[in-house]
Amino acid sequence: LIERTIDIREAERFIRLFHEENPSAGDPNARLREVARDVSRFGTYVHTFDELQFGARVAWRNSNRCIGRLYWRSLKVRDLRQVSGAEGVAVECVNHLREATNGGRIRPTITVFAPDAPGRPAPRVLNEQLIRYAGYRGSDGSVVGDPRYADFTDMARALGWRGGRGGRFDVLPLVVRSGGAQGGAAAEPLLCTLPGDAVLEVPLAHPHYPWFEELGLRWHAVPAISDLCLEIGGICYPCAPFNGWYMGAEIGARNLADADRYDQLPVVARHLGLDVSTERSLWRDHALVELNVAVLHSFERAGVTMTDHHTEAARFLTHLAKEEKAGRVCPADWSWIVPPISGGVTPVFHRYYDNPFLTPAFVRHK
Ligand code: HEM
Ligand code: NRG
Repeated sequence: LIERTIDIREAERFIRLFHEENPSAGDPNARLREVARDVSRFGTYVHTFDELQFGARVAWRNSNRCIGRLYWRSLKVRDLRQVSGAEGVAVECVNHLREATNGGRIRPTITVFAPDAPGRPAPRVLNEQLIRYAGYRGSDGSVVGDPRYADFTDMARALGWRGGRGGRFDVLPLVVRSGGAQGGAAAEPLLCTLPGDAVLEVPLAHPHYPWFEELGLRWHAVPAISDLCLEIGGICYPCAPFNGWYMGAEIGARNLADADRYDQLPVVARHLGLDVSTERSLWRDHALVELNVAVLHSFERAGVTMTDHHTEAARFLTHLAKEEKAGRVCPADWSWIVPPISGGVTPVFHRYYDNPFLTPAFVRHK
């Protein structure tokens, strides 16, 4: 939420970068003068579509936690800056999911809604991702569903959400807070149930163990992060959900495996008949591998785009080499880039990375 005028130096730096990397856009000086004039008159300026598209792609290129950056140039940018109402945001998030899901052939996509303007904050999606599963708290402190979203589920219910059936994989509603004039009465956030045809899901099965299907596990096809601000040239777009596709380990080694998420390793190990009485049997490791085999197998079988951590680690090093050749530093955070399974057998483990903060960027707001 900005009250003051945007930082003109950030704006100038971005316009210079845009013209440097896009020589066909011509001489930057005319545009620099225009931007300086608008910022001094209105406290802000408006990106052209080409600037917005470039800014969003470079924000992905600069995402130091992302191993999937080789294809940063292919990001599809949906320009919905004219949409500033909560209903419009909800409708276009649903359209985003339909276009990005594409029947399983997932398309990396970002939808950019109205930016913050001086004295006029933009709407925001309060969900961490467009698609997430509810976590229902029991009286004994246990949670049915995804414990990570127990607080969010409580909030949605307090706002009047009655859609949840108390299941382990109930898709949460979108919660959109409208922007509106600053100091005005804060309206209740808007709740919007995602229509079933906008949420592709994959039931999990194992290629060799028929019992695996009976565990009733599933996951959604599209990871669409909706709680990061897209910052370009001093302008903050707080509502700019984006998606790529999953790397299997995000689901198999974290979402379904973490003890504070779905905690499935003990369940899988028991079905595998492993000795869980001692850590030295490596039952956790064995169960983890079979769970990850099931995730990759099931997405493949369902025709839904997914990558594995070996392929993606190799691609990331290709990306690093290309960036270096282009004369750029590629910021990377080792602790996020190294996959949560078999780290040391992927090539990204065996080196260190530069990690400066570069803009445009995706930043988490308070
Ligand atoms: C993080 C893979 C596309 C931006 C990550 C992570 C993985 C990943 C594995 C780490 C997640 C975690 O440990 O929780 C991929 C793959 C993609 C893809 C396979 C396929 C195309 C994208 C796109 C964008 C993006 C399209 C933005 C336009 C980010 C950001 C993070 C991230 C900002 C850090 C998220 C956070 O701080 O929570 N990505 N990504 N990625 N990715 Fe990507
Ligand atoms: N680990 C999270 C998703 C984080 C981003 N991962 C991607 N992003 N693949 C999860 O839901 O498991 N992406 O834009 O494709």
